Amino acid sequence: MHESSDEHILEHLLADNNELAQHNREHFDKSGTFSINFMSAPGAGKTSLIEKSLASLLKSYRCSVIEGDMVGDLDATRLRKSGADVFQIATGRACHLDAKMVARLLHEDKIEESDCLLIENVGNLVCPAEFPLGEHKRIVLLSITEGDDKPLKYPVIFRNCDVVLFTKCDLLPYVNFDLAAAKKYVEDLNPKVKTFSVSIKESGDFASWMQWLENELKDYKKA
Ligand SMILES: Nc1nc2c(ncn2[C@@H]2O[C@H](COP(=O)(O)OP(=O)(O)O)[C@@H](O)[C@H]2O)c(=O)[nH]1
Ligand SMILES: [Mg+2]
Repeated sequence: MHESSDEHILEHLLADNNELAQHNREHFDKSGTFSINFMSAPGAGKTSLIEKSLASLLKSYRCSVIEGDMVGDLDATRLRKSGADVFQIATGRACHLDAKMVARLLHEDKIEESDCLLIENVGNLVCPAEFPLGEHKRIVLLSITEGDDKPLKYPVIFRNCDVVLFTKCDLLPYVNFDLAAAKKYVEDLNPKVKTFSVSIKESGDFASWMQWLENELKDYKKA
């Protein structure tokens, strides 16, 4: 009885979030802002990846960032140095961003004027999966230091994403991580997913990730 009423509340919460996410998406499409939700466990490398991606994107596109963290503005301060317009959301006790938090920023001029909005979600492999924000693409980062079994343990987030980035691949020689197995676990859950093995250092295939991102952005702006 107790459990079913909890489930009922959760269903309502998720339905309300989905409705607002749809509204956010319509707003992004009106202003032509391609939006991307980056999700991962804490420390998998979201801020580092966004920083490196911005260095390339900002040469051709106007970019803004929404930075979600429970407290503080360390990552936002770091990313402002890239030259992008960065907006901080402090979620307090919430372990994920939701569509309502993002909706409050929709009318910011710098976001409406952006070609690309990069959203860094709160570090967590569970809750962000259930709360779409209105984004066009969902990217999950799995750092190789977390273990290759994580897609098996947290299937929801890996099932509902467009891209999985295996990060910190410069550390592959030192870590027991079976890249082929991890890729197979992800593809079994999500046959349409794209995967890239990246690093912010020299090794890894960062160029293929950037190519994918720029192609998607170009196609979106053309449509
Ligand atoms: N060796 C290595 N370290 C990385 C890489 N990417 C991020 N890191 C480090 O991992 C830590 C967490 O990165 P951060 O971007 O803050 O992760 P976030 O919490 O997901 O935003 C930092 O010490 C980064 O320098 C990488 O490609 N290789
Ligand atoms: Mg971060």
